[in-house]
Amino acid sequence: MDHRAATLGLMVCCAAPGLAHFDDCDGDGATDRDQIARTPWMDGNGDAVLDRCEAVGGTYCTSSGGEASPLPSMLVIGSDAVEDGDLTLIARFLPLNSVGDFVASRTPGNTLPVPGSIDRLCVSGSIGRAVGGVLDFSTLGTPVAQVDLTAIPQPTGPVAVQAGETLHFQAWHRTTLAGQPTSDLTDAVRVTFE
Ligand SMILES: [Ca+2]
Ligand SMILES: [Ca+2]
Repeated sequence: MDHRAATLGLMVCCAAPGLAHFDDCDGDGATDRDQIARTPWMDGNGDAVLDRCEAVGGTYCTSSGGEASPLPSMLVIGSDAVEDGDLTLIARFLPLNSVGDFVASRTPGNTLPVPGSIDRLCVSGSIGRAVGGVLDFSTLGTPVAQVDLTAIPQPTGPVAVQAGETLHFQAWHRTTLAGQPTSDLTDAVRVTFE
């Protein structure tokens, strides 16, 4: 289901002309516009809709911790319908000017400790790197990756997502712990495609 379309549909349905800024897609009593103005990371893809209202899939394998607060995390937004070709990965609370990428696998995992990292690896099996390409960490520590559903990186080469299959996504990035270079991982999101 396209949750973003559903959200926008609600906005079109119920907002009077000129009152679009009263939209409150998460129902917390604060307008989306005000929330995004106060905390820009809540709209990592910059479409003026709170990312949490556009989310698809489900979070699993929560972060085990580290020095960062809040803990690095990720969201998947857009549509879980393969035919829509609309899937974006957003990581949050990552160090500015770091490097990293999103990984994807059909197989979930739960590995801790991970050599060279301070957190849990939530994927296993055939793991594709650089899903959505090289990440830009220069803004807000919220790198955004547009996913090409016809070419998900896998060790044996890119594969197309098929309706009915589930993919597991996680973000990896370099960081420091007690002044020493290491790497960290966010929580993970699984998406079952229609
Ligand atoms: Ca709100
Ligand atoms: Ca957004």
